[in-house]
Amino acid sequence: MPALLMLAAVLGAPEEVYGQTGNFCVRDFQPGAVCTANDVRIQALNLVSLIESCDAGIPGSAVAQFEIFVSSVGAPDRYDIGLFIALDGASARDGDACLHDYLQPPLTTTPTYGDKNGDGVPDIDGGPWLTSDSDSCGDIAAGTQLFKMTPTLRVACVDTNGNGIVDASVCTSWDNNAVTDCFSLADAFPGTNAKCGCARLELGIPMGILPSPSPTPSASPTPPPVPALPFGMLAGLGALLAGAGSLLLRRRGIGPSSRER
Ligand SMILES: [Ca+2]
Ligand SMILES: [Ca+2]
Ligand SMILES: [Ca+2]
Repeated sequence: MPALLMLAAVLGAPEEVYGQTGNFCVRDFQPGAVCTANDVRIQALNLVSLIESCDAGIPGSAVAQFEIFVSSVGAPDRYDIGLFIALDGASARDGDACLHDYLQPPLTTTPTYGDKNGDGVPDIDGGPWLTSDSDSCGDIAAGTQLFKMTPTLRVACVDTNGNGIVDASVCTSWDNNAVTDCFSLADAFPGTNAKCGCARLELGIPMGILPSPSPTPSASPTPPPVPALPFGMLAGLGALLAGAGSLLLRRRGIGPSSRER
């Protein structure tokens, strides 16, 4: 089943895409993981393409592809980076449905750095990733960034902060030293309970509760205000009738008395 999920996740995606989806969240690898460090962070999940909105297809989920923006600014060199994105709206640390990815080969000791996001911090866009500990899992140099595409993912339309935009839990993991060998994706998880960090990020996907189209002013002008004096008019009418009645009574009063005279 994981193989099928992985195949589904990878189908139709660009060549640099990797990762497995399923019960591969942080604590599935390191049960005591705390993940309050932030040496390596997923700073953003940039929406690349929205294939199925929250409204379309399977209710309550969307299909999209993202670019993972990772930063190690402020941290020393970190090794064997693991990336986790929760797919069910729950926690990427504790949950049971995650994309688990790493910096896969080909790796190089001399990566090409650019500055894709123009912030003055060198970054690697799509690989080849850095290797600085001579194993098969990519590393990240101190004070750098990287951009990595996800496979096409189905994510739950969950909005925990109520701003109308889908958000998701993400985690990163790393090793602090170059000693531990990492041979594959299966080895890219927190080296200890402390070597991971998590956050919740907006995915840029509207929750999809579409408002009914508002009418244009010319097509449907706002109705004229209801007269503010219906009661006053009634009162006036009442006063008029009362006046007429009293006049009638007076005349009646005058009438008989004149007849009596
Ligand atoms: Ca940059
Ligand atoms: Ca490595
Ligand atoms: Ca949100």
